Amino acid sequence: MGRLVIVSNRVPVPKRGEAPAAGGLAVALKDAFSSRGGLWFGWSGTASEEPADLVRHARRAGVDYAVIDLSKTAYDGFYAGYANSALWPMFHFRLGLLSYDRDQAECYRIVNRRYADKLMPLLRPDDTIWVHDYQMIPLGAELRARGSRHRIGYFHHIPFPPWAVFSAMPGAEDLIRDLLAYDLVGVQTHRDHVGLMDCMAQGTGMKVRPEGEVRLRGRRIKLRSFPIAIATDEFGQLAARSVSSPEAKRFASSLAGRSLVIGAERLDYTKGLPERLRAFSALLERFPERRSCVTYLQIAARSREDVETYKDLKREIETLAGRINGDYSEADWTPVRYVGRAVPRDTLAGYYRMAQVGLVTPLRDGMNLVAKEYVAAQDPADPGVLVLSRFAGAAEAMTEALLVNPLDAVGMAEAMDTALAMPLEERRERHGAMLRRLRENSVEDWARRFLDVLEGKEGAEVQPSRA
Ligand code: ADQ
Repeated sequence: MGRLVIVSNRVPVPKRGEAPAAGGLAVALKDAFSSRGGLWFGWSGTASEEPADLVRHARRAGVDYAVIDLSKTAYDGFYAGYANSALWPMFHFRLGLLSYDRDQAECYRIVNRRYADKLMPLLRPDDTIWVHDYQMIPLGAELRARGSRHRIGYFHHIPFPPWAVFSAMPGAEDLIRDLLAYDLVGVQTHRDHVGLMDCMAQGTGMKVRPEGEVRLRGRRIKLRSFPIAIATDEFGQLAARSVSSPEAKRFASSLAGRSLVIGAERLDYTKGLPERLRAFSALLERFPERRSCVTYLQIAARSREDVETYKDLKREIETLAGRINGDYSEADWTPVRYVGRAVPRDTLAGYYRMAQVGLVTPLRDGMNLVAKEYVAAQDPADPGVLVLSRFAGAAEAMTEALLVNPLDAVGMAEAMDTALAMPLEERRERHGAMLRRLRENSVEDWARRFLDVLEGKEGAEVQPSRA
């Protein structure tokens, strides 16, 4: 079996002597890397005026990491520009926020060409290549253009809309045709799979078989869904340990016996933060008995601050949080506590465990790992309640959550009230069912399933369960 080559925009190169990153892809790929060896290729995270045109290498725990720098101009056009101002809103159904610029679109292609130029000499003939996410859609086609005959798979971490939405993007046909260079295109959910099949059929005019396959010049391109998972038990243990830390105890005592409602995400307009703050305000307005009895902690990690829409969002959230606190605070109670930055993973896990209600209410989300982490972090004997947007990919399998439409502030306020009042037995039942399902789909299984289908392994052709 050949090596596994991962390509992603950011490459989590561990520091010398340190263990690989605790979350995300690094965990999912650990088994695969250790059994067959691997290479992880992508951007270094550095954008400078005159980048060195070099591939920098590091070898950690048997894995080779190879990264390249981008020029400031390439970064602006490719990353802040086309990827995050055009592709990101389009894939999240937000056509009103789509900002298309032909030079930026060209820059996206140029960066993908450069990645292909730099990656090609590092490849061995029997490597399997797995490309991640919307920053890299044309990479497969660029590698094929340079003679690659490898098995190449692509996984799309964010939603996949139907053609009626996708086709609004200038150059939509080229973009969808780029996917034909892959042997396998994976998406998160059944809903995304329907979108992908629709785009393939309408955008390329080719026949898409009902099981999710396109045939092109003797090649078979498979289209499948692979719901991403987390390391459930490890996260649960982290949360259990974290609540007994001195910081966590200090935080718990600052709540003075009040219920805790928590939200945590990147500060992104897809995550529905203003809508959630309005819903919390509606809770305090419509259920006055909740005033002074509940504290809402929102942790919003800074993200994409060089994109204008994100700056506007930050201002809007700060204004809303300030207004709610102005309207409802008492001398000894602040309804909204707002932390505008990332917090360490163990601290976050502890906060999840302390919260009676987890609010995960994006307007659209490929999966949403916070929903899964919140459930994994709970004490099964006395678990909190997940209030989950029906537009998060996670909602497809987490049907025991209280499912809400994030655009309905009153509906969300009612769900929060229901969650805060839910009897222990019902909380245990709902939580137990979701936890069981999370445990059935480990993050290693997720990676293995994708690679098995990509490599045509026996028995892997079954559509995975919607876990
Ligand atoms: P994201 O949009 O980044 O991921 P998500 O899946 O929720 O969203 O993952 C975020 C991660 O960051 C979680 O592990 C969470 O714990 C952590 N995090 C969030 N806020 C934090 C904070 N303030 N401080 C510290 N850590 C924080 C994209 C897609 C998702 C898809 C994932 C994986 O948009 O839909 O689930 O990729 O495929």
